[in-house]
Amino acid sequence: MSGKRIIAMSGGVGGAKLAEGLARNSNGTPLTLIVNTGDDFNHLGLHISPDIDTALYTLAGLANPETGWGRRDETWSFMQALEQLGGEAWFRLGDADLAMHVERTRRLAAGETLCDITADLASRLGILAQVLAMTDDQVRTRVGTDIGELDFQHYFVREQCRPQVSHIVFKGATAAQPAPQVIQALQSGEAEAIILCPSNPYLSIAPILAIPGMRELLRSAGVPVVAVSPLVGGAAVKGPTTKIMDELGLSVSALQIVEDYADLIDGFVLDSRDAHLRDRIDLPVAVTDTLMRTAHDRLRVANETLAFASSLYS
Ligand code: FO1
Repeated sequence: MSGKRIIAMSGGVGGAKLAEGLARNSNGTPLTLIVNTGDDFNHLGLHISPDIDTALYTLAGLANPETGWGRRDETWSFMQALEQLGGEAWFRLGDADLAMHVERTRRLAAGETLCDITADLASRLGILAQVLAMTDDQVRTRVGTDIGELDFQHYFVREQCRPQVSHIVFKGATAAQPAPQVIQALQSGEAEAIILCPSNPYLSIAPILAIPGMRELLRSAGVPVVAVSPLVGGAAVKGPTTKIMDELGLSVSALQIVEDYADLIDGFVLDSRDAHLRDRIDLPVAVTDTLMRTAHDRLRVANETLAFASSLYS
């Protein structure tokens, strides 16, 4: 392919894993990663951007290997002291991770954009990929549940995804614009493929696509758009994807995800444990083991996804 850049969209832990493999792709093609910021929230007076931080830490090799979020080799003195003082300790902030939130909050207050801050932090962490916030505007995922409409982190962490979900809204999305750097990347003509990483389509990719103009930007890039299934054997590798699909009345299957991505994607990467669904998908499908347990898995799935995308060039 003649392109000079891979563009990917991601949110959460699963997506970040593939992004890390894409960043190391064997063709050496540079990566631009567009990250969900709908999970952001203000907590303890800090602006926290979990999906950006999961992407940064994962790309920098700093992520906690057990949880996928936060940093490896963390210490927890701040949390212990906060708890002693009666502060809110349900959202675990390690001492080194805390520096990220303090510095991001300071720079936002100084008037910098989320995208500019993220780009600078990425380079300070030695990350070569371009990491972009989906927007510099405020978009907040709120989850309608049987105990009321909750901020995302309250649903996901404080309530541990237990409430029954009735609807999901992306507050502020209609008034938001794609970040200028996102528009530039998608209109640059440099892209050779666009990859929707195996993130939760309804919680992590949907907020990005909900921004007016984002779908058109993907389509007008004129390159194959490939989604990688977040389901393995009809189940989520991590997180509430299938629980939410069930509670939203969706069929809990990769077929539903293909349908929901329908007019946006040119191909779908299906996990080998779901290979029996292949003939019911009227799109080009690549079947492979999408489980990414090791760094080699991440690279393998990334290379296979890119090879599949390049096979879709008309
Ligand atoms: N997830 C949890 O389940 N429990 C936590 O205490 C927690 C803290 C946390 C701190 C920083 C950060 O960047 C992410 C954190 N996450 C935590 C994960 C986060 O809630 C999710 O990764 C995303 O918002 C959804 O993908």
